[in-house]
Amino acid sequence: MPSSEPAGADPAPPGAPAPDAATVLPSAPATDLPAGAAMDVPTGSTTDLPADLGRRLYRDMLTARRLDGEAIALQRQGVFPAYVSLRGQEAAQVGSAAAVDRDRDFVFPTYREMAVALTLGVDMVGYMASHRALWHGGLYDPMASRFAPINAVVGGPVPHAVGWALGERLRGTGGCAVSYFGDGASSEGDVHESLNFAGVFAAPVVFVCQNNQWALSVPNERQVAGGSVAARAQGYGMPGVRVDGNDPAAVYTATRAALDHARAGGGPTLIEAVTYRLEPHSTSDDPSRYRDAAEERAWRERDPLPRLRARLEAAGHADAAFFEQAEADARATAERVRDGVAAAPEPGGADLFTHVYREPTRELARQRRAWQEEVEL
Ligand SMILES: Cc1ncc(C[n+]2csc(CCOP(=O)(O)OP(=O)(O)O)c2C)c(N)n1
Repeated sequence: MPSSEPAGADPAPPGAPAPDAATVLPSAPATDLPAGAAMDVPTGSTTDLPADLGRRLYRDMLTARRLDGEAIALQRQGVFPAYVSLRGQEAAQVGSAAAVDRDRDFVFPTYREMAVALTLGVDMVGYMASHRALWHGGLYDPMASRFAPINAVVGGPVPHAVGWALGERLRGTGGCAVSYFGDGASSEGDVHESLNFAGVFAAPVVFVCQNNQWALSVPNERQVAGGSVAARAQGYGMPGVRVDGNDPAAVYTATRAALDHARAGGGPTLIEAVTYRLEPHSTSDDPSRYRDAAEERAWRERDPLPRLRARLEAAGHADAAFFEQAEADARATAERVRDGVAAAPEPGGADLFTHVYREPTRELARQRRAWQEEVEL
């Protein structure tokens, strides 16, 4: 089975099987997930992780955390009209994105996958331009970065991922789509249709559902029947894998194995990464109206960042100097992106009409003329 090489990680020898969680990271505290939350990929054991992969996961998670903080501050200062935080979901995002083959695969995000973008090397000033409402879908090159435009339609990018994946299979590139969505999106018709279609036609897609327990104000138990999101996979004829989404090793392992499976012609996999949205749904939301502070506190105890730090320290894979440098670098990156996006030039208003169709329709041309007359008044 061919194995994809994660960008920047220790290269795996050709034909080597994907590592399992037990060989990726040392052990995590036993209290990481709520009692009864059975996982299909075990949370790490005492065996060592390839040290540079663990350190890279930590650096990306920390940078995403610091950048997220800067983005919330920019919203408070009126630079961003709104922002959607990923705090708490760094392990699910960085762990899955680290398994992506950036030469062949393509990622289809929602609006919350900032840490995926960061891990894939997307230009983060360009990414953040969408939150400043400067550019629809982000001012970065999706083709170069293999990261599709940000999509705020819940469930909307999932059919795109399936279509792209089938196209790649026809072209014989070995490329796989990685499709991100939330527990709320998993109830959308588009997502059911996509999963079914992918299952019937064995599309090379890895579906990554970040189950962060809440779809805005709707809790998991009002959203997901049948035990779990992963349990639905059986009905679509594909493997469903439930992983501790606050354990980057488990998420990395599951994603890597699913990509290898799809690349070898085995079809799609549905991964459910069980995690938690620690912040409000967006900067416009007040979660105290619908969820308990005690629940938030319990999940803060399972914060993926200190947890990974403890594991790296216990394994002797990172020392105080590493963590100090990682913090300084993360802050420097976050500040550079903050300053870059705050200073980014406003695009011309006519850009509103530029990218709607390759050949503008007569109606669009009429609208553009009407807009022009109005702004020139
Ligand atoms: C098709 C559609 N319906 C409704 C909305 C409004 N909406 C925005 S986010 C959201 C909740 C989505 O929850 P989930 O899929 O779990 O993702 P999360 O926000 O938790 O990452 C809703 C209903 C939307 N953007 N698109």
